[in-house]
Amino acid sequence: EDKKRLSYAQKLDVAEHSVARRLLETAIAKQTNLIASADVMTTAELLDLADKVGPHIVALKTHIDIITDFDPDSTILPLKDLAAKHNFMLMEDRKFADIGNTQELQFSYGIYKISNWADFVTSQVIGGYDSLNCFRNVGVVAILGMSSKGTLTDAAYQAEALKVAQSHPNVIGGVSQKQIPEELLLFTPGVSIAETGDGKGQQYNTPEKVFADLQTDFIIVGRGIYKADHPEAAALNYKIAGWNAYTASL
Ligand code: 5FU
Repeated sequence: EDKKRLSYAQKLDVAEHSVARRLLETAIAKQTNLIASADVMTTAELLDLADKVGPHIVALKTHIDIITDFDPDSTILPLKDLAAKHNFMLMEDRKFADIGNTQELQFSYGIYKISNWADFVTSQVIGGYDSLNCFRNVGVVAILGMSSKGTLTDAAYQAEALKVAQSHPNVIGGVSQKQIPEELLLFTPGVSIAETGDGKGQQYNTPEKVFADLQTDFIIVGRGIYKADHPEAAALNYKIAGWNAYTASL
């Protein structure tokens, strides 16, 4: 029998970070644990996807450096409007992996100015505890383990990465394919209902499996939604599958 997990309401009772609290509040209000990954190449596709899937997601995950026609006014301003309209948060999957000073520059400068708009970001913790200090105005989701075949994030690495994540006040959770302590929110990519891999190293699990086995908090779905014939219907499908899998794990 599967071990019981804390509900979102129970996690909200103890969560301190404002970003963690808003994620949990949004999950409860919209009855969704789905994060759609918008790995599209144009602003028009990004905004179209955000408007379609917005009602069904707790957050939209971006790789903003994939957008070929990025412009702060025409990409970010309407994206923020859509986030407000549909009540979802913005997660930039930047996977910072450098010294603190460089990460600080990458976070706030260059053309993307991530600190101006992202609610939370992903970061490797390979640069050590102090490298995460620059993210004080957002939440950090620490990369503990990756979903791809042959990843170097072995058990020893993950144990050390987890220590950094657990001790740093800017960290709200982790990306992992393993269960992590319940005081951190768990974000799990590599989720698909239909596929087991992509031929490029990605490995997929079903929503049922990641809730039953990992007690994850949020599922991250990219191609299963944005490549679907009807992204809105696909998002609704994943929303329902994720929510049912969550309630079954309680
Ligand atoms: F940290 C990770 C990881 O371990 N696996 C991932 O797949 C992040 N990802 C991201 O989730 C990846 O960069 C994509 O943006 C997304 C998964 O997309 P897919 O199309 O559902 O495979």
